[in-house]
Amino acid sequence: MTTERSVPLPTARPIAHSPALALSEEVAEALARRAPVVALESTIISHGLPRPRNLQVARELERIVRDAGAVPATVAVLDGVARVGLGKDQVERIAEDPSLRKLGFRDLAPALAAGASGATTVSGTAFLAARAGIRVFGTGGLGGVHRGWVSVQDESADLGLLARTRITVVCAGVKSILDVPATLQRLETLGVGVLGYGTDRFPGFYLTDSGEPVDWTAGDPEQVAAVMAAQDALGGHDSALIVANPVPRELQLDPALHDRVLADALAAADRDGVSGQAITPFLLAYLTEHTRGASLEANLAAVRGNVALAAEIAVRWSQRPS
Ligand code: PSU
Ligand code: MN
Repeated sequence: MTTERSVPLPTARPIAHSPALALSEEVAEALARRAPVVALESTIISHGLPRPRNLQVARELERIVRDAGAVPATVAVLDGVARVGLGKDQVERIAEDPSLRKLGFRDLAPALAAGASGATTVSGTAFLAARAGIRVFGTGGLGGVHRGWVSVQDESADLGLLARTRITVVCAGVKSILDVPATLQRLETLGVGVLGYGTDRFPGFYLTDSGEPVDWTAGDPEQVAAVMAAQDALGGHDSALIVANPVPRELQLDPALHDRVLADALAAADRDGVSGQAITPFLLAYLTEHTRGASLEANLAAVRGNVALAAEIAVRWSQRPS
């Protein structure tokens, strides 16, 4: 398995000799008949959730999509092939193989050329899903602007990619480990639309409300589909639509516990010098451990709700008149 950090690009296996983007038969067939399809990311499975729970979750998310009458398309790069729609064994590999890399958009080409394997983040997934012709994507939280941006300039590539990709992303906002107001500001600057789903507050991922407002609210999947149709009718610059879907209040993390453990987690990351791609998985694992699993339950409730809503939107979108 090719998992080295710096890999000489092999000349023996030029990309042109293998299909760069492979759709599963089920996904290709669904797209061909304009049936609803929902893209799912794999980083949340491989790097965002503890084993072995992550495999159960990967399967559960696919089931939620199916139960809503849509086809799940989990996205990953396996042995140098970008895959949209995974088989049962491939989903298991995403959950179980600890050597999988984390692939953002910019990592896709080197990973393909090297024959490498990795899980795709929101930016990697949104790019590949849109290339495959998928319009709706359900996930947990977006990457965003990290706290301390002034000194390290750590801003997730998710934001820039969503500024130039026509896809609807259902998420529970961004994790509070990030700088939420700065992330919303960047989305505004980049021209990415944000709809609160049933709320005029931006959700706080583990919390129902981040404390920040949003300018637009959608009340049902029909209204989201109407905004998507208007994006297309306007044409011009392609950008994403973020549907910010709050975790139900009765399933949120206790706000006092949240604030206390988050402060400790940020201090621990600082002390241990964790930065770059490693910071998000580090903070997530810290929160899970120090809330004794409560943050994980809130996280899962948010993801489940988002994937179910994404499926409803995809179903509604597939019914639009052509
Ligand atoms: N938020 C979560 N769980 C995750 C991530 C974000 O609740 O697993 C992952 C997503 O894949 C997201 C990525 O795209 O982290 C952002 O990483 P970075 O900050 O390195 O761009
Ligand atoms: Mn980053």
